[in-house]
Amino acid sequence: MKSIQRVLCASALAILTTGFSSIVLAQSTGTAAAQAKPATTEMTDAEVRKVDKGNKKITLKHAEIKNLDMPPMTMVFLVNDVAMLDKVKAGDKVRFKASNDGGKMTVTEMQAAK
Ligand SMILES: [Cu+2]
Repeated sequence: MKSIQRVLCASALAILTTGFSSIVLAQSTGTAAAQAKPATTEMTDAEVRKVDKGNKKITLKHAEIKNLDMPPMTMVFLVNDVAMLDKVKAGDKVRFKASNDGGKMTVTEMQAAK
């Protein structure tokens, strides 16, 4: 009789522990997603200096890029989609999003500034 109770107790504990860890996991994933969101949705103002379609590159004079912790400067970016370069030319004011792709600064999104 005693041993049956122990077994029941042990499985109840196992269920409880499993339940708790999945709740904790769900909560931490949710928090990480919520924290990542503002950084990725924020766009940075820039002026196009040069468009290099052949090399999938664009030179931008950009404002501070908060998600990359980068001060304002003029620099060359790669673009993840060369079609972005069809819509812009030197002198255009744009807004863009960039990511650090293994050390290569890459424009992931770009639109004309309003
Ligand atoms: Cu820069």
